[in-house]
Amino acid sequence: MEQTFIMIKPDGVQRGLVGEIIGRFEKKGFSLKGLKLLNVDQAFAEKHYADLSSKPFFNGLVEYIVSGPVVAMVWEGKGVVATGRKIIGATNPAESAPGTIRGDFAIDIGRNVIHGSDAVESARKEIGLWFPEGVANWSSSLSPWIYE
Ligand code: 3AN
Repeated sequence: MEQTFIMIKPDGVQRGLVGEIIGRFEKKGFSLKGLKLLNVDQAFAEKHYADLSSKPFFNGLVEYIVSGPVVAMVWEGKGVVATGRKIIGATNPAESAPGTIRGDFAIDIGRNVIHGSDAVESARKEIGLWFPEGVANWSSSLSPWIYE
């Protein structure tokens, strides 16, 4: 079953949006497989955002991610990478639709509350980086009510 990496960024944690965000993924029917609250250091943040290292906003982005604890999660379900991105909304909150997490809770692109893997392959890499210890092994008994 497909998995994605979701991170609630420091602004989402500080603003008390953790429960709201987890609730949206849970109510959709996805399964929580990994969850931790942690502070990351600069080297780790730079590794996570390595693909963006040439961008002008890279230093500010790293500074923001290390500025407070983040919630790292692994969610599982059919199409969870693409659907997770829809639940999150467009990168720039000015363009993210109401009803999405960024559309409902963010204004600035540099404080956009949440990260979600953009492809199955990047999800695999990010889960390996953030959860080297592995994730929980369980399957929801609700599956027959969620999948036909
Ligand atoms: P997404 O998080 O939607 O996949 P990416 O991968 O293009 O978007 O960007 C990663 C993160 O970099 C974004 N979540 C956002 O916090 C930050 N970011 C992207 N573009 C900008 C920008 N123009 N100015 C400031 N921060 C940006």
